[in-house]
Amino acid sequence: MGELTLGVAVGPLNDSEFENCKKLTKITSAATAVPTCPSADVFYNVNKDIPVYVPKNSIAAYQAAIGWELFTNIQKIAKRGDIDGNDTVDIGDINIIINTMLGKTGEQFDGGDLNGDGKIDIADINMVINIMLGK
Ligand SMILES: [Ca+2]
Ligand SMILES: [Ca+2]
Repeated sequence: MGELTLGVAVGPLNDSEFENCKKLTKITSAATAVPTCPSADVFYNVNKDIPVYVPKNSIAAYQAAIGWELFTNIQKIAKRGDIDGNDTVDIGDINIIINTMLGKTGEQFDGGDLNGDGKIDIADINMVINIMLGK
């Protein structure tokens, strides 16, 4: 619903693949090789200000690719559990969850609710710990 997720291996996109998908609010592409677009029409009528999440090392490639270049908000895919976005999952991420639980941060961190139950709590901390332990 409003989100488009492309897998790691995506072939070339059709000319009108996402044309008029006006309700898209987010695009995530796990493909390190940019899915090629025959023209910018692939995303015709798609809001170009929505966040587009792509693999960190491919950001520049997406920003230069036909079609994708139109998007103004291309970002790296957040690593699961990496709430502060420093590329490692560690105690710093847990601290952010704790601070959020204690109401110390005004900001809600998207990645903080790891189990997606709408609450930031001890269950999310457990998940970060499991990620740290490689479970
Ligand atoms: Ca981190
Ligand atoms: Ca949660």
